[in-house]
Amino acid sequence: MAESAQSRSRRVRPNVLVTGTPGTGKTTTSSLLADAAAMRHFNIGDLVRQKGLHDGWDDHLHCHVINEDMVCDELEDSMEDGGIIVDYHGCDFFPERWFDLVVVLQTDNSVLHDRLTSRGYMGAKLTNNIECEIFQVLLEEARESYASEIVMPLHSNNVEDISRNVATLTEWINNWRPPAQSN
Ligand code: DAT
Repeated sequence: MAESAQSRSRRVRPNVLVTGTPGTGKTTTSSLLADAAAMRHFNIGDLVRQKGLHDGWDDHLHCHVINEDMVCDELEDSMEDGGIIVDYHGCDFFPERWFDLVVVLQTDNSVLHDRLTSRGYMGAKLTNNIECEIFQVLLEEARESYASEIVMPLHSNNVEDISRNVATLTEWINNWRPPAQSN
């Protein structure tokens, strides 16, 4: 397993990963949280498009084939500084040491189905994402990739959930202190 967050370096503000199936509210939540807690928000999908951090287009899945090494290289310096929110529908390729908290947003299937269809998802792309949520794929991936005590699942079914989640996470960020260094 990668070097843990406990051996982190100089950061004086925490880094937070917001993950979950597409449509669970990662970008909405991250952007509100960035404003509320004065953090910097990286939407990995946007970053990949803007900086060309991909290996071309996947015709089957209708998305770019992300180049994970290029994404990690692009983010490394910012993550060292801290105060970053990363928003992506995957979490197993980031260095474990980057994050102090890993939030997994979860949405009821019928609600998620409506959100994804109104986004234009259909066929295999729709089914794959609904199954991803049913089988809690991102929660499992987060628990396999990070210490269980930093993984925080949160419901994201309605606007009240968003407000509560942003308030909870803002409080968590503001109360965070760097761990005492042993040397
Ligand atoms: P993601 O970044 O996980 O793909 P998003 O933030 O882009 O999701 O949200 C997708 C759509 O669903 C968008 O129109 C906002 C809406 N939405 C997200 N979370 C919600 C919530 N908890 N309550 C109501 N609407 C929500």
